[in-house]
Amino acid sequence: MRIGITCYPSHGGSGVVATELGKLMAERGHQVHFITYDMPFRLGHFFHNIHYHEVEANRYAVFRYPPYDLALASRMAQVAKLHQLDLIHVHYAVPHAICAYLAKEMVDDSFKVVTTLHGTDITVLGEDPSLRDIICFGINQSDAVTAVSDDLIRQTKEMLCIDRPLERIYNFVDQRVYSPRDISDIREQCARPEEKILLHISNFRPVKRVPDVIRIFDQVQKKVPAKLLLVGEGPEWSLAVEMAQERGLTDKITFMGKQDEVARLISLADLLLLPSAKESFGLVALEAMACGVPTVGSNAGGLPEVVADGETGFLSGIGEVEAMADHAIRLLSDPDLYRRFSEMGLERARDRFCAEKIADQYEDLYQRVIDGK
Ligand code: GMT
Repeated sequence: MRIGITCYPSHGGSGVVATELGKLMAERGHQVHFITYDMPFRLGHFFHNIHYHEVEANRYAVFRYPPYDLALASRMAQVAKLHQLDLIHVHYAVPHAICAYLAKEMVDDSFKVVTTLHGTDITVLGEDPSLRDIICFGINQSDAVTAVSDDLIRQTKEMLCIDRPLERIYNFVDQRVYSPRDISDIREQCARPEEKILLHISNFRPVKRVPDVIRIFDQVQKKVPAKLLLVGEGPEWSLAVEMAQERGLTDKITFMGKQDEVARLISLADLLLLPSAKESFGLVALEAMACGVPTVGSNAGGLPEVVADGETGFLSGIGEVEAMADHAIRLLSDPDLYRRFSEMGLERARDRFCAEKIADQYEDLYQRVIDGK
């Protein structure tokens, strides 16, 4: 197949999933064309059948806002014609699904559009009256629409009154990359042998509830010797630094900023904290599970579909900091319980979310769409 992919190429779950899926499709022999404003950050090595087409918006002085959406639609159509693409798979509805619709109008009906909803494109932007109707339009005009969890399907139907079929295809993890690793060399640099390492990775947006991460850690470290690694940057980064200072925790919390080698970092940790207010899937919880690291967090959105509560992690209501801290302390103080959670997590990641299985589901969907079924 000849497959176009559009996504947000920067750090973020939807871009990661799109890029990794493109790589898997290329490994299976398909021609893959990324059409994005920047090189997807996980693209990595050279693949002979992966192409990258950059989108650049015109910055002519008359325009108050550069017309990126039009430039993207136009580039999609150009690439589709030149390389005879069978379909374009867009990740994140806004503006990608609408741009793909425009591109299809510019090409012809044999060029198909697959849209994958990732979460905030529905749960946050779907609430915005200036975008709501056009998001519905993009979803309704796509040839196939997938969402990354059952919960996101439910929310999309409820919030946007969509009644077309939405197919659930879970996110996946490549276990060649995400698996328990020996990181004893770097562990020594981060914590003393008796200390546990807690980890949080996010874009520090308010939905991630980073202040709860600090509150949970504060309670945990009073009972269990521990360090906290905070990976990522975003709007609540400064607040997190302030909270760490106020609580006298600066020598126990390391702000690591943006990091690329997430798999190694996760293997370093004993526990992942993810107390989000919204989370359509929670890719980082899956990546942690695949490395044998349990998650303690909230039961928001699709997280309970990823983390099996009481088996591979513990989930509580949003904002229930006390309960999350108690769960973390329990797991970190009971080696048998911890080992069971870790092993069940490895098994769950392998059985439900393995890359090959999910790639099969997308490949099958692409074929059905191309065949008009
Ligand atoms: O979590 C974010 O704010 C980033 C966002 C994105 O678009 O990359 O993540 C969303 O998509 C990920 C990949 O499908 C999911 O794992 C995240 O749960 C989802 N984020 C939210 O729903 C808040």
